[in-house]
Amino acid sequence: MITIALSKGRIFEETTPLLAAAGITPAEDPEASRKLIIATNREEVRLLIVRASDVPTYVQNGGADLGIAGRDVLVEHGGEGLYQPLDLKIAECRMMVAVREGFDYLGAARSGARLRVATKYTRIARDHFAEKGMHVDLIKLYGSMELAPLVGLSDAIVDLVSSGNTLRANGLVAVEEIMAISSRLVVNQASLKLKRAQIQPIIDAFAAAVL
Ligand code: PRT
Ligand code: MG
Repeated sequence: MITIALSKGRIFEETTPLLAAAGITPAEDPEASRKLIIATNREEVRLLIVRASDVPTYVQNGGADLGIAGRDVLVEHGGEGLYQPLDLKIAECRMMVAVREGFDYLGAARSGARLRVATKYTRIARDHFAEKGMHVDLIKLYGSMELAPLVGLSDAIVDLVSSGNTLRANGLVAVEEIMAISSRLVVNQASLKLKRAQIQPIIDAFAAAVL
């Protein structure tokens, strides 16, 4: 059995054509179904529907052989013990620093003032500001980071931006790019050794289907 872990929503949507290229069609739509294990047209392949941020943990511990996760999730997790053979170039966006319109970020950075930064991505944010030599107090949030500067909880946020609509709708502006994000294929290293005959063709089909 080959088990592939992935999340519902944008990753599942953008993965469907890649799965099709590997001859894999889900038996059910995970958006409609409440099942967490979805069978496919191939008897020996199944999908595990998990939270995006849980994908690395399932693959690392062998709960799944393969997984698809954003670079944001993989960097935050650390990615230890995961083989990452492919950038799938799906679910693309950018990790950005954003502030309220009119907030003088460059001035604050230059003056050495301590900045309060709200984010779900504490590891990425800590590394980024440390590299710049900026002193920050990180405030860990689990969602809707855009709210924090509006109510004075923070001076800045670190979050993903794709269209920019969410920032605009909340009077925020992006002031710095931290990294470009896309989703990667991750593979359990023991699975790759033990089941290479089944796993390698899936990796090859994905690679051929990536734009
Ligand atoms: O939703 P849940 O809490 O379960 O987990 P999740 O948010 O991590 O999962 P999901 O499915 O929302 O995102 C999965 C992956 O998609 C992420 O790990 C990213 O790698 C990738 N991705 C690509 C994005 C975006 N684009 C994106 N725009 N993930 C989140 N967003 C959010 C962003 O955080 C912000 O709130 O969308 C909002 C901004 O979008 P724009 O278009 O208004 O700029
Ligand atoms: Mg989400």
